[in-house]
Amino acid sequence: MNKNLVKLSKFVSLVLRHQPEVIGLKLDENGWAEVDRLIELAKLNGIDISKIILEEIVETNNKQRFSFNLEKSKIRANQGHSIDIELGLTPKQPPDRLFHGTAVRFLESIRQQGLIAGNRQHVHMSSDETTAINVGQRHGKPVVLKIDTLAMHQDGFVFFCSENLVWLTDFVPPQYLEFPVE
Ligand code: HQG
Repeated sequence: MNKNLVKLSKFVSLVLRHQPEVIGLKLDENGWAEVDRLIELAKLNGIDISKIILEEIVETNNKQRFSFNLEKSKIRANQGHSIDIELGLTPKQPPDRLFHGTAVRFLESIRQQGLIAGNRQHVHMSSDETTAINVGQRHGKPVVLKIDTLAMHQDGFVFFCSENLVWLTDFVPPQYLEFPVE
């Protein structure tokens, strides 16, 4: 993705996941925005984005962060929201193990509290360790925690898998976490 596209993709992420109000955009309860309205409001705020660029962002985004509806008249983020929206995902049985990448500096607190969603709507997990390392290093020295999702599932915790294959749950208590040996 070229630099300008990355910048525009970050802008789309901001308005579809966190602060639609910065350009006066309204999302429906499932997180969808009207494509034409998004383009119009972006323009009014000095951001030049077209339908073709949005299509390129949806198609080429390295993490498949966004989707169109069938008619391509609406767009939404697949996950990662800090605002309260209902993605309408169906609970799904997770693989027996999932991974969460974090930074070493958070470990002490995670040992005490477990994994919490913080500003986001869910705790995010991946099915492979490489993705988890990449996620963790956004915050500092990365460390990967293994999660006993089989036990969590058996104990009644609910999991979802987003359109772009990120696993989501509300909370992971510490007893289901395996910490690396120091
Ligand atoms: C940590 C990106 C202290 C948690 C990524 C993480 C992902 C705690 C940080 C997606 C804690 C929150 C999500 C506790 C959790 N005490 N720290 N009890 N519980 N934490 O960014 O999982 O590029 O909100 O370990 O690729 O890092 O946005 O979550 O380090 O998929 O598409 O608190 O965001 O995707 O950080 O990342 P974040 P995350 P996008």
